[in-house]
Amino acid sequence: MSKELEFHLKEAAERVNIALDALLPRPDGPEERLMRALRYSALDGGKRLRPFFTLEAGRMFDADETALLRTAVAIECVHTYSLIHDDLPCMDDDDLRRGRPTLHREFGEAMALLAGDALLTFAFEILADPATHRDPQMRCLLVSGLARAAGPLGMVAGQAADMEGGEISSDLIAMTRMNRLKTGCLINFSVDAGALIGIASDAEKLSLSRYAHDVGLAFQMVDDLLDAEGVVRDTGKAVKKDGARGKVNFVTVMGVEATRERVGMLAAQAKRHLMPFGPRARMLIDAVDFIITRRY
Ligand code: GRG
Repeated sequence: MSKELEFHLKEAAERVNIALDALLPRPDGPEERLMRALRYSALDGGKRLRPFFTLEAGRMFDADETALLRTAVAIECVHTYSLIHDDLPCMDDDDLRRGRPTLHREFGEAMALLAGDALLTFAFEILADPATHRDPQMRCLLVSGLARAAGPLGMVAGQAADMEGGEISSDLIAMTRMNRLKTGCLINFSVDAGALIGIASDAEKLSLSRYAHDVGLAFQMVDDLLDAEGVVRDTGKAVKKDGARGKVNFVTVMGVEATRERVGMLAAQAKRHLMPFGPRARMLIDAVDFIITRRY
């Protein structure tokens, strides 16, 4: 990873952590346990990749930093909610997340469910707040964009398709669609939101959206490679789960080599989408290499 990318990733993570800490309710009222549960999940760990995308995409157009940061925080809240719910016994039933016990292992199932609900709704409260953007129309676009990415035609649809498992079997097209919805939509919105806040042109928005599409798919394929070949010490979550549970993923269907090859193709294609931006897109281009070589 280039020193510059390392700096920008770290900076995005630090800024998001500080903003989240300031925005999340303090654990000192009657619902103290709920607030502690929110903070347990939201504040510690995570690559903060989605916020990085929003901040960097927006910076290409000199977008307002407060709007970018608050939007990035909202997106991270939705991402964290999805991880909490995905780990629940009724879904993937996982014990480890970001190198620590999952939220339901630490706080119980009911509290984990509620903390996920709270983070999801809190995200929209943040976006709808005039502090995020002075223009109400922009706030509406951000709210509806995030809702579409996370909702019944986006991430939730992908998760439902994943849960149905058997229906997808080893059909590569259906599996690509499922992953596009489950993981890709939110990654897409992370990039799109930066372009939206930065008032990018339609052509610029399209190029960035295509970049995000390919990056999102490559990201998921790498996740499947990590499930097959990664180690818990690096990933901070259980590995070799899909094979053991008889779940299909890109690696179980195509094998390691073909998956790697596709990741390489998607990465090259993602970078090509950014060519019109020249050096302005350097961080987003470097991020592709980080995503495809990551070990966590
Ligand atoms: C429960 C509605 C609902 C959706 C869950 C995102 C998701 C859908 C499930 C997570 C399962 C999973 C491991 C998907 C693979 C891709 C992915 C989202 C990995 C985790 O994202 P990272 O690597 O996580 O960015 P960190 O911890 O770095 O934030």
